[in-house]
Amino acid sequence: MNTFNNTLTLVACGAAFVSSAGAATLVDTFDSGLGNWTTSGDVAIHNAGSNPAAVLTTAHSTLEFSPDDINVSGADPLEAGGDLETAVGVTVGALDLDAFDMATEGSAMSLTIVVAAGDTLTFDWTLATLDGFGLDYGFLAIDGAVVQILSSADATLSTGGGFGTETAVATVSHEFANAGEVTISLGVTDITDYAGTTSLFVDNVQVIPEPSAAWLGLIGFASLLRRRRA
Ligand SMILES: [Ca+2]
Ligand SMILES: [Ca+2]
Ligand SMILES: [Ca+2]
Repeated sequence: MNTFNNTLTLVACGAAFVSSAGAATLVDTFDSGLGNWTTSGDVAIHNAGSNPAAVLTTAHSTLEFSPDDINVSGADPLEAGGDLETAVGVTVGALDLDAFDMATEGSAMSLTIVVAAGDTLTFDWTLATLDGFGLDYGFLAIDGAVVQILSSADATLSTGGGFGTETAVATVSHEFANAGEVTISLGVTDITDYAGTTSLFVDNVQVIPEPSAAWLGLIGFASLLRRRRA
């Protein structure tokens, strides 16, 4: 699993934008572990190559059979239908796809931060899966609502690693409409069955401030200069 190395160029471009618009208030590359994240279930640092990332799996520590037996932390995933939903602050049943394809067990990590209106959360994620029955998925939940998912249906790339086939790395962007304290949860859940381990990889979590009024003023001043020269 070296997929995150492919995003380094993209991140470097993003960093250039951040430095011109104001320093990001949160940057977590997981190079120093899981930091202040609260973990629920099987969560660890995955250190393939030279780029650590957070990894969350649906693998029970003792009840999975090879090749699904890839628990990374020794802690068991939480049961859905109660414990998992409570851990990420959503209502019980909110992680089910439908009445037949229900969440069974999963893992998550959560972080509470203070944001300003217009701040943007960004991060990179990819999902790898050994699942063959029911579409497991990774999710982003904010303050009790699932706002985005990454489905194992998109895990079509062959990696040759023990985590199975994987999705392309995607960068998620979410703008906060309101200022205040928010809880971000990233998780992964088995759907329909408990077998076929699915793993979510997360890296480069940032909160990028809205461009300040002073910065917008500079942009306006520059455009005024351009108009005068024209
Ligand atoms: Ca990293
Ligand atoms: Ca499944
Ligand atoms: Ca499982």
